[in-house]
Amino acid sequence: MQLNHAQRELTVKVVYYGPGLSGKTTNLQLIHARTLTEVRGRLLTVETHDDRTLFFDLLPVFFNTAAGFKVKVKLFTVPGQVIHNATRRIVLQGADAVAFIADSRRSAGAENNSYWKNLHENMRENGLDPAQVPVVIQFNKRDLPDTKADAELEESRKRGAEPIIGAVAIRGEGVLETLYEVLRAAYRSMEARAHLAKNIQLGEQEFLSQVFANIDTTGTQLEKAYGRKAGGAAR
Ligand SMILES: Nc1nc2c(ncn2[C@@H]2O[C@H](COP(=O)(O)OP(=O)(O)OP(=O)(O)O)[C@@H](O)[C@H]2O)c(=O)[nH]1
Ligand SMILES: [Mg+2]
Repeated sequence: MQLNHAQRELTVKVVYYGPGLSGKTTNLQLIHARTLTEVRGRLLTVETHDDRTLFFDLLPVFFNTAAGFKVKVKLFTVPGQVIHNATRRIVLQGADAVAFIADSRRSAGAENNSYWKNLHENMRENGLDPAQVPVVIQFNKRDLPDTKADAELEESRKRGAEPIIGAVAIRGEGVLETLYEVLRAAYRSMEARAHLAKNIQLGEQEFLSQVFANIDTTGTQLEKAYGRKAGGAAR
């Protein structure tokens, strides 16, 4: 988080982390496609010829608060390939919250665990206290065979402290729900550190609705709260 009172600007950083090919870039592409052009920058991707993230992807989303602060939400992905650990660590610097994108297949369990450890190692290397940086977990690729059953996700939900969201990112399922959870977690973490409600009159509800009013939530669990009325403007 960067809070610049002189320029009345708040910058929020969210990082999508996880093993190679788990679907981090796909999440950002879907968010980009669903966000109104007026409030987003272009999706910056730096990829190899075979579509693997080389450095990071970045999608910025902007809005102005009722109290006149400019808010910039920066969504980053890390490169999942093992060799790019140094880049992962750099991209993770200063993260306000992390979306950990896991592959739901049973065969991916060991890799998920190893990247979960790697996330915590890199947080510590960056001087981030893992207990202070909220993480939400997305179990992606639930369309593929041999994935963890819903009951198993439910078990993990009961055991762990992190929110868990099932997803099929290529179909857009669970992507905005994950974004919602990670932004809410980021807000709460910033609120605890910087008292945004008191200091810049930005409450959690306004933060979330400024973002989601500008995203097409049709067909998602967020539609009821943030969906657009037929033919009408974003609420
Ligand atoms: N079947 C299926 N494939 C998916 C899903 N989400 C993503 N993919 C595919 O998985 C492959 C990898 O997706 P990416 O989003 O590029 O993965 P990544 O995590 O960014 O990978 P790195 O950049 O190498 O770390 C692509 O071919 C996607 O189309 C999903 O929900 N189901
Ligand atoms: Mg990628």
